[in-house]
Formats: sequence, C-alpha cells, structure tokens
Amino acid sequence: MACITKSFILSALLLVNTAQVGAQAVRPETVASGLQNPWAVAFLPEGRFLVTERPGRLRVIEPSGQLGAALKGLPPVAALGQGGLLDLVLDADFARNRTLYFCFAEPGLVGNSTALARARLSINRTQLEEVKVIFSQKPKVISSAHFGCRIVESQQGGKADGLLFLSLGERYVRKDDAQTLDNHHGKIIRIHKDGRVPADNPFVDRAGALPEIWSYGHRNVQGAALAPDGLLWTHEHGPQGGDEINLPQPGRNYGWPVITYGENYGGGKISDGATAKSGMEQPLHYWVPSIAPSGMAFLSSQRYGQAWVGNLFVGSLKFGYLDRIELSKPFKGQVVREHKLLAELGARIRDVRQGPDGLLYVLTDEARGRLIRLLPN
Ligand SMILES: [Ca+2]
Repeated sequence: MACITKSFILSALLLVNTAQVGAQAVRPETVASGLQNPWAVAFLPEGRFLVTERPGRLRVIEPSGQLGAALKGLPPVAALGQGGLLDLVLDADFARNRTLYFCFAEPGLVGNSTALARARLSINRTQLEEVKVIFSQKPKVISSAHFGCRIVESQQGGKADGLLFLSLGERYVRKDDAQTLDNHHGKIIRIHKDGRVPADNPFVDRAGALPEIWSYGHRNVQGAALAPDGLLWTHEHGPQGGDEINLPQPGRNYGWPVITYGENYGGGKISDGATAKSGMEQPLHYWVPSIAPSGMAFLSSQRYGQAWVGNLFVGSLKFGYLDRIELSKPFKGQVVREHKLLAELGARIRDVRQGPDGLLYVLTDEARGRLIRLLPN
C-alpha cells in the first residue's frame, strides 16, 4: 500500500492541468465510420473487427472498413439512456473455440440491470450461436444510467485462468447500495466463464453477501484492464469531480458514496464530504474536474517507441481526448504524468484497445461514430 499512497499524493499534486498536449504524437486513421454509438471493439483473425453499437447491434468490420450487417442471435437489449449493448471481449482461446463474452442492459418485467452473456460466433460470422446469459445483476431497477459493464478475462502467471471480472454500476438511483453486499450495485464481480462462483471469492462464506462480489463501493466503472503484472485496474466516473483509478483487491471497499473527491452535480457535499475513512481504499489517481473516463488499455507493443511501453491509455468522453498516462518504470503502478492525445478530433473516446498489430485503436461515441487506428508519427 505504501506505493499507492505515495502515488496518490503525487497524483494529487499533478492534478490541475497537468495533461500536456502531445505535439501530434500519433496520426489518426479512420478504419470505419457510420457506427452508431459504438462501445467496444475486439480483434478477429485475418484483420477483421467486431464492434458493439449501444442501440443493440453487433457488427463485423472488414479490413477494408466495410461494415457488415447486424449479427443475428443477440438477446433482448434495453437500449435506453446509457444502456444497450456495451462491452465485448473474445475468449483467450477464441482462435480455437470462437467464444466471446458481451455485457448489456438486460430488460426485466420491471426495470433493467447489467447482464453478461457467452456465445459462439458462427463460422460465416453472421450470427451468434449457443448464446447463454451467465450472470444478471441483482436487483433490477428502473434506471437508464450507470450500467458499468466492462469485462476482463483474468490471468494467473501470465495465462488466462478461466475467470471473468465484470464491473457493475450502482444505477445512479441506488448509490447507497454500493456499500452493502446483498446486491450487485456498485460492485466488481468475478465468475467462471460458465457463470459459476469461484470457491476463493472473498465473500463466499459470508451470510447475506452475494458470492460473486470481488470488491465494492464503486460508482460507475467503464474501464478495466489487466496491468503488466496481471493485476486488475479499473477507473470509474465520480459525481461532479472525483473520477478515479483503482486497483480492486478482493473484499476491499472503494468508498462510494461515503468518501469521494467529487461533489454533487450543481455543488454540495456528498455524504459528509469526507475524502478518506478507515476501512476504505484510496484511489491510485483521481481527476478533478472529471474527464468522464471510458475504455482502458495498457500498451505492451514497441510501435510507438520505448517511452510508451507500459503506458496506460484512457478515453475521455467529456473533454474528447485520449489520455496517455505515464507510469513509473520499472512498473510499480505510480502515475508520473498525463498527456492529451487526439484532442484535435473533438470526439468522445469510448473505448481504447491495443490490436494484434501492436497499434492502438479507439472508438468515438457519436451517432456516426468511428473506429480509428493510431499510426506512429
Ligand atoms: Ca473511491
């Protein structure tokens, strides 16, 4: 925890306007356009892409940039407000099993919640087969906000270990739920790929706690990735100010809504205005004002030079740039400096990933959104 505390202090010092404008460090190249509010991109073999669109479509993009028709076989999706078809990841063994995982706003008889499904992509790439919902957030509530919904396949010793992390928002209308363990609001969960609960989850033996829970006290996590050391990193939207980066550890409480560096929309304290309390984790880093973060990727490739290897990339919806976050080297999980990329696009950056070619790709969350490849300059 010592390094986290130090880094936290450092990040607080760097808070105001530290993001530097990168002098065209990369050249954006549009791969595909005309995507409706794209949310997540995955990389298929042979240079194809698979992209989710929030209104409830999953589409293949050819290497030429041509958009395929919407795939058949998706379950019903509650496309309202921030909800719809959201994140997508391919199984680590996709080349052999054609399996993928996606999360979405799942409609109920009343209200909705975030759900996670597993499916197989048909050989001809026109439909999903053997679709199975392996997790549904409880309870469903009437809300069109804060679905969270990032999926990460976890690893042990550098290899996929058959477990999935899923981030779950507190649905905005139920923020106090983030502090109690009898619900899935404001939680990170960890499950097997068939939905079973791992025997070593932190709350499996606690009466009244839902066993899928990995960590709690989160607000709305729309970015998650494994760091080079294999640990889970996430970021989350704060209220007005106080967006955070966290390293969710099993059983830990990340504080929302009891502690926060933000305030209510329009001003005013949240809870008693505290930023720290015992038994609650401090963020590794926080942003005031909020950047509204979405998407998260650690760069492992050398395509942009040695200085960028191990950097963290986060999209900003609010200010429309890609945040390149320099971390300490050798990797200790400390934020050193931030740099703004792609500000010239003026577009909401929803997702960022490293492709199999080692290049970074982003999605712009717009009515006519784009998939953009970043070429080194
Ligand atoms: Ca927090």
